[in-house]
Amino acid sequence: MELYSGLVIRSTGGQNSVKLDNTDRVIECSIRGKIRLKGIRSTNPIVVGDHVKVQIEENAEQGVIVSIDERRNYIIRRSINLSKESHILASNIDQVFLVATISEPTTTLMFIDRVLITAEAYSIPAKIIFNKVDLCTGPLLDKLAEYVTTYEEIGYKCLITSSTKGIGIEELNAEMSNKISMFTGHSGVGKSSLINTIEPGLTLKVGAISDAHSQGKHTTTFASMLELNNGGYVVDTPGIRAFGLLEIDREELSHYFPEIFAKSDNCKFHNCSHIHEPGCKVIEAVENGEIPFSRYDNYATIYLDKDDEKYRTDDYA
Ligand SMILES: Nc1nc2c(ncn2[C@@H]2O[C@H](COP(=O)(O)OP(=O)(O)O)[C@@H](O)[C@H]2O)c(=O)[nH]1
Ligand SMILES: [Mg+2]
Ligand SMILES: [Zn+2]
Repeated sequence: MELYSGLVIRSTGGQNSVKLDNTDRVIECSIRGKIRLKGIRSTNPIVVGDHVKVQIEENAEQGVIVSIDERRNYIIRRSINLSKESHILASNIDQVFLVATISEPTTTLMFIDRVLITAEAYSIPAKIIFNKVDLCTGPLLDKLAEYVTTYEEIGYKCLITSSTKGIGIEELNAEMSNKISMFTGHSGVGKSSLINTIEPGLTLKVGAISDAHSQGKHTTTFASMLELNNGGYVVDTPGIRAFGLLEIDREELSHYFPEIFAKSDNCKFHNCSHIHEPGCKVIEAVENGEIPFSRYDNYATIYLDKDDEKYRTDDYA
């Protein structure tokens, strides 16, 4: 009996595919009795992205997962019923690519900020891909440059791509190599096209409408990981609104705007909301141009709006 380490690349109701480290071997595994991570109430004990220890009998085709390594991060599916149990979709994600477009469709700064907030809350590094740059001319190019400057200054890496013209694809491929990535963004921005361009063998359906809205209440959908030739993986969550769904307490909101959080230490009041208080260093930094106005404006809008349902981010399609 030997113990192996591996990565869970698929997990559907009790059946788990584990890719053993340093080999190409994928083995189907069951789960030993009660291995549950402390402190997490979830309907599923094992998720895609988990690093696990597997016991395999000599020459056996099947393994048993005997333990799970601690998760660096994980994303949860918003509960669709009143039960308190959550469904974890994936863990140990290295980065999320927010695919945005200046036109066809227009991605708003509010949408971008909502996704970035969620990524911060999940502790998953976010990078922004501005796709369809082949459609950007004149004022649209100025807008693109402005967006890139805004987000790069905060510290979010930005990539400029066109999957149809092959722009920025090599850079994206390099960013993705040997990492576990997720893609999010509005339907139609080119997520499937970009992944297909990176990995032509995958042939994800382009132009396919997400089934997120037609998804029945009782359907349980599971994530899987698409393995890439660059040594990386893409977490695929078909038809699930995977990202941008966290309910965030307004008191914590500023923690997820890195540039606002950085200034908030020196506010006169330690519980400053950065909305109206005297001696607020955040407001001062906005006035000085050190914090982009659009970012502050979105912070204030989300902070002040009790019903932020309408700012929910779109599905991953
Ligand atoms: N002009 C242009 N069209 C693109 C580009 N990338 C994708 N598209 C088109 O945009 C549409 C939606 O693409 P798709 O990959 O399905 O988007 P998804 O919903 O985000 O997966 C398709 O008609 C693609 O051919 C691009 O870089 N430039
Ligand atoms: Mg798609
Ligand atoms: Zn303040």
